[in-house]
Amino acid sequence: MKKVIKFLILTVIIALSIFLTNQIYAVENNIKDIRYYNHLIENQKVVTILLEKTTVSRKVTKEEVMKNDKKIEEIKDAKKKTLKNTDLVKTGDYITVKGEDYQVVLYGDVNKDGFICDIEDIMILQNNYLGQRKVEAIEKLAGNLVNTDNTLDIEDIMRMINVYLGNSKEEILTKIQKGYIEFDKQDDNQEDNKDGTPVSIHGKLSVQNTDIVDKNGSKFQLKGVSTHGLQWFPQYVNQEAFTYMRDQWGINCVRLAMYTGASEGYTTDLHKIVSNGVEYAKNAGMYVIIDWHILNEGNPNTATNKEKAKAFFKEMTTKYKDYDNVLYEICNEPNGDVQWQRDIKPYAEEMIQEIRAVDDDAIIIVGTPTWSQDVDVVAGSPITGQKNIMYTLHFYAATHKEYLRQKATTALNVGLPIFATEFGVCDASGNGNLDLSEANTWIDFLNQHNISWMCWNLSNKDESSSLLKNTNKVTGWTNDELSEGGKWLLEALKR
Ligand code: IDC
Repeated sequence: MKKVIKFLILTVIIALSIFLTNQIYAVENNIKDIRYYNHLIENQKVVTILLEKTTVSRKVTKEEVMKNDKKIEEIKDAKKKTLKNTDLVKTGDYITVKGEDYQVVLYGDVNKDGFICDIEDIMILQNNYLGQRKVEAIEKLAGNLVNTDNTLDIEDIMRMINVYLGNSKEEILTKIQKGYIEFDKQDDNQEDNKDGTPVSIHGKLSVQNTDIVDKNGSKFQLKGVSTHGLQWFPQYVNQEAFTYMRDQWGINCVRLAMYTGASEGYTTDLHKIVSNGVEYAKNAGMYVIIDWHILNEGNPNTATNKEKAKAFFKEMTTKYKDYDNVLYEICNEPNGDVQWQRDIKPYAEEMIQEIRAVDDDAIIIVGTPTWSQDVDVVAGSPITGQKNIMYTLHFYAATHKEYLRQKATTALNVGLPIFATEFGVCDASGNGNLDLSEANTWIDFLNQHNISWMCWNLSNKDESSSLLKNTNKVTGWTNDELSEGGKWLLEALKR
């Protein structure tokens, strides 16, 4: 009897799957891959993919699609295929994300022929723009290369022309097939790498007693912003933004926060975004912190996490051992059942060894217990026999006040070098009310002790720790486009 039931179930499953594979005409994918793909392309300033929700329902029959899209032949091959980052996606392809169907629109592919930013695209864009013809929504999206504001403007045309001149059709296509377009150093190098940038003046940094010192041995303080999770807000990692913040806000450092949990969308594909960020910082003569942003994991030794961290830092140090502007933060915020002596210190020692095997002098910043607050505990047993090691102190002004400054003072008094690689002016949730007066007290304290600081976070997420508000712009923000915290930061940078 059991056998009969098994047989019946199996038959139903097989029948269903045959039925479904014939019926469903959509490409499976997963949102993280797409985000990543999206980012890489966008970051290289060529094209980006916009997932435009279509009216096509989840179960799309071949006939339906044929009616809706004359390009049916082209997407036939995509049937039953699971797209990866490295696969070619064309304008007009359907993908299924979390059970919903979307149609891919490649930015730059205005005439939807699969070639991006070629002369036809430029001509159409130019004609539309000059002629002021009312452009179709899809043309707007496909043409919008610069500021994701859904308008076609002269900047979009210029960007497209530059891309076209810099790359042949075939080159662009091959690179996209590969999944990315190689970072072109020449592209962004020019202007920004001139004299007078923070790195050209201060060079390689090191740690002396509790201070960061520059190449001349003078005390130096890094001040800047932390990105939000790169997996969610990759768009702010772009050359214009970095240079803009350097010139208009006066920051000298950006922290690249890459969450490391699988549930937070970590994949090794994100490393490319980090690498782009390092190059943008280098071009702008700014310092950059590569942040292994553990949070959910709590304990950095978590089985797979440590191995992932090792591979990550090996890759990064191999690339950047000769760069003067890179600092490594090896575990954002240990938390939960984690102790310094038992867990974090051994992790740090192992990771330091890994990094030092390749890079013998970059500054390495080590997380501390209780979401990087217990610097006083660490001060009782710091890592020995190593140079250029610092320890993390994180605070959120509406939550952490004088008692936490006391911990810092205790640690400083015994010579522990501290770096506030993350702080917020709101509460520890990253949201809630701001406490600007407490934040000012903190900044004065940090400045007085030459402690470097980085403000959380460069994004427009709807939470009070975000520095941007009511804008999708990814650089060149006006004062009105800053949140209350963003406006405060600009003042704090002058203190
Ligand atoms: C917060 C973000 C929030 C996100 C959350 C979980 O602001 O948008 O949903 O993480 O990923 C930290 C962490 C930092 C937190 C921040 C605010 O390092 O990742 O960001 N915070 O909660 N430590 C103390 C506060």
